[in-house]
Parts: sequence; structure tokens; C-alpha cells
Amino acid sequence: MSKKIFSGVQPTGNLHLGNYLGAIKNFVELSKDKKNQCIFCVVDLHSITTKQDPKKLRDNIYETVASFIASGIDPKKNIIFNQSRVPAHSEAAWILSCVARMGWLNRMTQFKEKAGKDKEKASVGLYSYPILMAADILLYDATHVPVGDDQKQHLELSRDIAQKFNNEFKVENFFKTPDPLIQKDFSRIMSLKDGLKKMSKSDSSDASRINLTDNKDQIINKIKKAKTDTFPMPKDTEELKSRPEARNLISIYSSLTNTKIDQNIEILSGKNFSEFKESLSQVLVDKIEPITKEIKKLLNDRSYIEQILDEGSKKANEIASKKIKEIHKIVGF
Ligand code: AQP
Repeated sequence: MSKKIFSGVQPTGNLHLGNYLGAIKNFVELSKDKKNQCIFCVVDLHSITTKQDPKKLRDNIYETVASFIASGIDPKKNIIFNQSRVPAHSEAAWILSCVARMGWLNRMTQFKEKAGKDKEKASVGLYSYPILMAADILLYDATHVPVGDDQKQHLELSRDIAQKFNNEFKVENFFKTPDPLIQKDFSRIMSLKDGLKKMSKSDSSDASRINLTDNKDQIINKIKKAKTDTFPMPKDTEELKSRPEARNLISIYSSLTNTKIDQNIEILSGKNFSEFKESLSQVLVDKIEPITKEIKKLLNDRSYIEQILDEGSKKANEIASKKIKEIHKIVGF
């Protein structure tokens, strides 16, 4: 079955292994299936929900596009663009914010985590972020959205918003209800310093994540210093449940080598961590180093990236502006 794929990544710097294994790797696989129509968006409107330095933001937009291409997304066959160049996103977000309910947004756990204790000081944008995400997806009639596990709740909200709009305006099936595509065993890559915390761009410790721009020595060092417990490698998946750091490292290894976690446990059982860490470093370097080199090469030619964004946003605009015109008619503008 052909799928309409839409997904986004925020240009907030420090793109990391979690973004790669949880989302971008899946983008690449989906984009290689000729039956799929894929749209990948650098969600710069989302990124300003937390404070950004304008100069760095511009650089990060380029770096995110470069990371997509370096990871294997072909810009000739797929639409790559940044959200702010397609005004329909902001407009649809406003209209949908009049459909979404406060009670729904109040349940969003990511806002609670990101706003922290002082939620009075969080931006209104951070609170309404999931509505913009719904607009992104619904404008393109996306059927499937590849995301990490942390975005599952936001995607469910997009479905609720789509259904409420369709019911309220009596336009059956006008907005499609998108399905999440979440990697089964690798949907949440954890910090290298704490197996219970998500690997994240905003973690103040650079050692907590493998960045897509890290070189070989940095990768080897970070894996060497990655937190583990004092026991040998676990002997079965049951044991893995109570050993979050071991589970994370074995998951990373399995995802990178496209192998099953239980098979790897059988092979690794009883060995010590230092031996396993060497193999893990090797597969990481083999995977990440070519991507890092390609990102650097691409960033030397900004006019090429500019051209991709230009062409991508023209194509995205064609689709999104048609949909927003239909939305206008439906709501009575
Ligand atoms: N640790 C992760 N494991 C698996 N998937 C992840 N994603 C993010 N972190 C992990 C997925 O990557 C895609 C792009 O994410 P984003 O750019 O929207 O940023 P984010 O989720 O805000 O990323 P961070 O690193 O988690 O940022 P901060 O530090 O701000 O919290 C999404 O599909 C996401 O699920």
C-alpha cells in the first residue's frame, strides 16, 4: 500500500543518535520505497517555542537539511523544506487551535516535562506546540508519521483534532487520521549517562549523547565512558528489564546492525562490558563517520542546501495552499 509520509525535526542543534535511530533512519527506509510519497520538514516554527539564537538557528536549519541528505534521503525524490517558508502551517495551526480543547492540551506530558516546575514562564507556543504539529501533518493528508516514542501522544492529539474538525463541520474524511510509525524496540534511545533519561539535544552534558557531527575519537571516548553497571553482560531479556544502561547500549547496537536484541544477548551473554563497548564503538563509527563527513561536505555548499529548501518549499506550498483554501471554505471564510 502506498503511504503519504510526513515528519519533522527541529533545527535546535546537536542532532543525535536518538534522533537518527528513532526517526531519521526510518525516514530513509520509507523514502526508499518508490510507492511512498515522503515529505520531511525542518520544523523551525516549532524550534522557537524555546529561546533560539537567530544566527545559530539559521545554521541549524542548514545542518538539519544536511543531516537528512547525509543519512540517505534523496532530495530529488522527496520533499525537504523548512516550515516557516510555507505560511499555511501557521494559518492552519490557528484554525485548529480553535478546534482543539484545553483539556486535551493539559494532558500533554511533553509540555509538563519541558516547562518543568516553572510552567508560568513557559512560552504559549510551547503549550500549543502539538496543535502546530497537527497542522503540519493534516495539511498534507499524511497517512503515516514516523516518530520516536516521545511524540506518540502528540500524534494521538492530531488524530483527535482531525476527527473533531471532520465531525464539527460535517466533512467526513476531510482530514485523514494519521498513524504513527514507531520503531518497535528502538523508539526511545536513552542518555549514555543515565539509562532512565531520554537522549536529548538539550542535555547539558555532551557526553550523554552521540551527535551526528561527532568524529571517530569522540564516539569511541563517549562509549568508553558510557554508564554501565558492575555486572557482566545480561544473560536474557528478562534480566535486561532491570538494567537500563545495558538495555540501552544493546538496543543501540541491535538497531545499528539491524539485528534482534535477544539474538545479541545470546551472543554477548557473560562477556564483560569493555569487550562489548569496543564492538559497539566500531559499528557506531562505521555508521556515523560517513554521515558526519557528508554533513561537513554539504555544509560547505550552502547554495545547494538553499536550492533544496527553495524547491522543496515550492512543492510543499502547492499542496498546503490548496488544503488551506478548502479549510477556509469549510469554516466559512
Ligand atoms: N532519544 C530519542 N530516542 C528516539 N527518538 C527520539 N527523538 C528525539 N529524541 C529521541 C525523535 O527524533 C525526532 C525529532 O525530534 P525533534 O527534533 O522534534 O526534537 P526533540 O524530540 O525535541 O529532541 P530532543 O533531543 O528530545 O530535544 P530536547 O532536548 O529539546 O528534548 C522525533 O520524531 C523524536 O521523537
